[in-house]
Amino acid sequence: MKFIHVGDTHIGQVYKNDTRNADIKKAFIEMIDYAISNKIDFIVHSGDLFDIGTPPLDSLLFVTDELNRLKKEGIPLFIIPGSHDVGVGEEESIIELFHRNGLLINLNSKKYLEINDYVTLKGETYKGAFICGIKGKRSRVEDEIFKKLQIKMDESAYTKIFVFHHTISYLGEKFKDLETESLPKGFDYYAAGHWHGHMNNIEYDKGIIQYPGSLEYCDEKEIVDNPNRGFYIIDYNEGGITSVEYKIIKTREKQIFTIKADNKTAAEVENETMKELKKNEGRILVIKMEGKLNGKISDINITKIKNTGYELGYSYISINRSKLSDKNTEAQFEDLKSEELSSIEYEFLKNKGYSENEIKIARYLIDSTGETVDKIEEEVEKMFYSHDNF
Ligand SMILES: [Mn+2]
Repeated sequence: MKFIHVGDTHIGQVYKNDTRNADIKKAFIEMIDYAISNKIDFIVHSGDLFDIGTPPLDSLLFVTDELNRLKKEGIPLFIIPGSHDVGVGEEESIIELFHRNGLLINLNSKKYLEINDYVTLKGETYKGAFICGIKGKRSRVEDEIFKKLQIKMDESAYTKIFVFHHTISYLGEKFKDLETESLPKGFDYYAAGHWHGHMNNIEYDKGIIQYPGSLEYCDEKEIVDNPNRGFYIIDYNEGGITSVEYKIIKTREKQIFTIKADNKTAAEVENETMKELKKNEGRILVIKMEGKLNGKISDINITKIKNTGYELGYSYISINRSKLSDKNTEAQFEDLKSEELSSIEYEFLKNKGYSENEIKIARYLIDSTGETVDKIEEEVEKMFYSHDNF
């Protein structure tokens, strides 16, 4: 018997770019095609099926159609809601809507949970596999729920699967939202989501923790950092798990380069960039500009570079200027230094569109961690919205 473990599919408007949003759907279709043509017994999804808790209609229709294809073939999909599947301030998630329509099995639907002093997970046994799990959270605050977990384990199952949506401390203290040791024991396969990199074979108790990562690149950082995208195929029989394979989803070709701008004029940076652009068929292009420009950043004609790039065939162009500076940016920095720091932080976060509550949390983090405001902004961004690794 075989199952697929996939996660972080993020169907929806991830990019302001139709081609890339279509790529994300295409990867999902490929995974479903694979399940059908290889007669996979079931699919386990470790959360973030959608990119937001209130997905646009085209995403809802798309997922409905794909899940109906699975249903027709008799392949169930077991899932827990991920941090992105839950709307702001909502208890229920969009996943529950699909559950109630019989298109997937939400392992956190009422019938699978018993909540009193403890949180008991009832799970489901399907084709000799016991599957249960716990949904992700929007905040990064460590989930007390794990301390109260009890599992109504089906001991007769050949393989036991626990599905969750957290970044465990094993992956690094910096981004963790769960201590590895908080995971319940006694499972053979820990189907993890939330962290968009992929990581195989993290040994835990008698089992393994597996992060498939996002099914397609969800942002520029993932495009630059992570070589492969894909999902796992797990074989098991009466004796337990016999093999785990990582199936790679082919992504677009990429071209990534850095332009060093030190002591160069805007025209020189522009010309150097243009020389790197080549005729191609749909590549992803990431240009990083860094250093101190001898001139004004605003004189670099970004629109012209992008228009030329799209004419040459690139499907998606990102020009990262976060490490580029000029005389103006330094002068601004001097101005800022003379203002009171806390009001700058407030203005900075306010201008980014954060709510008073979110700013309050950010201010708390600034005060308690001593991190800089842009670092905290990055963290707050991650906490609530971003795909940066989650
Ligand atoms: Mn995610």
